[in-house]
Amino acid sequence: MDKKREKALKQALKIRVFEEYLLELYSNGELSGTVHTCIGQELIPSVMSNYVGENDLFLSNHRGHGHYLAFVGDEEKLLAELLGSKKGCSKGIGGSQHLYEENKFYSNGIQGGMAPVAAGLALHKKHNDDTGIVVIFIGDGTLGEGQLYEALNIYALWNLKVLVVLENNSWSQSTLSQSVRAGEIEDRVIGFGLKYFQADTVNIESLESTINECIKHVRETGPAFVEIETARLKSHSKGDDNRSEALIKDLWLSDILNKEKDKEWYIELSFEYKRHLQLLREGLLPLEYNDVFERKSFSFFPKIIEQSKHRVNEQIQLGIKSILRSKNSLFIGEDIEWISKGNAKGYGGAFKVSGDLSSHFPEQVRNTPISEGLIVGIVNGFALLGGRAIGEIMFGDFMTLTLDQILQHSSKFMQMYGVDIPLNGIVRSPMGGRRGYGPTHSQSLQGHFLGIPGIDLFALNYRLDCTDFYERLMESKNFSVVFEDKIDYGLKPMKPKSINYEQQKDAIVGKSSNESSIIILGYGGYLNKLELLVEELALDGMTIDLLWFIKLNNLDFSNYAQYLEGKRLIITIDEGSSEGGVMSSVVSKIRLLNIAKDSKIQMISNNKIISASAKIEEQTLDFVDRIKKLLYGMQG
Ligand SMILES: Cc1ncc(C[n+]2csc(CCOP(=O)(O)OP(=O)(O)O)c2C)c(N)n1
Repeated sequence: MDKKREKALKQALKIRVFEEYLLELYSNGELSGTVHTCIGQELIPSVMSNYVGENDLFLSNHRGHGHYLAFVGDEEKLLAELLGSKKGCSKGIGGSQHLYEENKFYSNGIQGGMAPVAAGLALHKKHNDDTGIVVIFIGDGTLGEGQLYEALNIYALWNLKVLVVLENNSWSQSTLSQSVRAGEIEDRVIGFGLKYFQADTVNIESLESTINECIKHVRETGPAFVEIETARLKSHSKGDDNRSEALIKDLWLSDILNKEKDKEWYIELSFEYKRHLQLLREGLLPLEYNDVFERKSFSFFPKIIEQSKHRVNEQIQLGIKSILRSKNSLFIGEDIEWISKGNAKGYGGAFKVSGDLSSHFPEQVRNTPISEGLIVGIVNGFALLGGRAIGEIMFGDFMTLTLDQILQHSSKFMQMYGVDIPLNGIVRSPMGGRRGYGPTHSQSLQGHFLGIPGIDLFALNYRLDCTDFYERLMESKNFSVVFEDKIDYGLKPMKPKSINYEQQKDAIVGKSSNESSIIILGYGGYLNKLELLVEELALDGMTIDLLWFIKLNNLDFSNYAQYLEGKRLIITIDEGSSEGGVMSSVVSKIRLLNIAKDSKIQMISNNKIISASAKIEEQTLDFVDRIKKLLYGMQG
């Protein structure tokens, strides 16, 4: 037998023995959770392992043991991972669906979510002249996920070295995939401009030649998609199979490995490898466990700006420019290029933050399609390999479309692989109203992003040196979401008359020269209006302090108690919702920590939608009037 084929068959058998052993452990109660075996599909990664190279990188899904064994090849680390041991490839934290090998192998149980990440990884490789390709495995059920198509488009458009391997076993959990899919798979792929290949796991010769060809195509020409018809011989997960016995029997009969099962090589290797696995397991006992580590939040004393010749959007642009000076950085978003293809005049972002940056850094500043999930996925992939990536989401309202990438990918990469992976990604987006954009373009959704582990949330305001802010963020190893405020972009800070600002950790504090018994807490773009109010009230002899947060999560209140203790009244301002919002979280912390026990707290927030009518919008967000009523009401 041809040496390559022999190697592939042996690899495939090892995967089968490994997974049968897992099922055995599972049925003995020695393994918990979920186990999706690839029994019947092992030949795909096994044959492929003969054609891939050192620098190639693999993305896998819920059914990834075979991929890991074929491309990483460390059965002890995989077994340990499944047993929850700290010796596992993800330190026992990620388990079956979340396997990791630095710069080589990343799996995630969210169907389709890794497709945009593949684009970021491939782009990073391209920028760094790395000849490796990115191989991403998906199942046929995953053809239903929208993120996949956002990604296919960009693989083709940017000519990224990505190979999509569709392991088509016809079934998506309990559903026959065809019954929920319109049209032909090939048409979809060709429609995006990717080269389409087809093979199956019954005909090994054509499988070998097709895999060889498609990998060659990706290396030499561009992205490709290979559909491999295959069969899942066991249940979807541990024991959930609703297919007929007759169908399963037929599938076993045409399985190549199964046809070899009475041969000497098969019997010998099965026996030896099983014994090897048993010994590995014994060596791992008694199991030692890790705890999920907590990622340290990035904190700093933000620089205050009293006066500037630059508007806020220009300051941000200068900060991004500093980041782009490193070649290993990227800035992507919708409509951010200056003179994009087909245009004669400059554009530079809906709020002119990017300006003409694309003229200075043409390789690093790129327009994307309207694909917010993709934008963050690319940021994730680029950052995973050590790059610094910034994604602009045109309006904060569209951040809803990024939630899967931020919550299931950015946040999880940093913790579920059990390693403190730096992820230098920044997603920036403007929130807030008062520009007449109406219900879907004016919301303040910052609070919806609270409670995502590991990431840092920031909110800018016009008193911050926004250039310095982004430069400082380069020191962070965490994934950051930065909310800007569209009302701030056009402002140039002017020296405040009666407010003296001081830096605090993750916040700024505004004080007047006289003692005050009132403090207003908030974040973001309302500060400008509030300053005007504070100065107006100062003329009336009423002094008010301000505590304005720059970071919105993981705040350390031991820094702020000094400003709150002894105050008669604490007012919080939130343009977002009073329920589950940023300031309701702040208030709950103040109360939980028993800070300023005797102070009255009044929350001002907005639970209504924002109208497109300037008049109604102003009424909805008229916090100044509400604050005045509160203050004068109390005085009276
Ligand atoms: C976004 C998302 N939706 C649903 C699921 C639950 N789920 C896990 S596997 C699976 C079926 C996937 O089918 P397919 O892509 O064909 O892969 P296969 O299981 O056949 O290998 C489903 C629905 C998930 N993990 N992620």
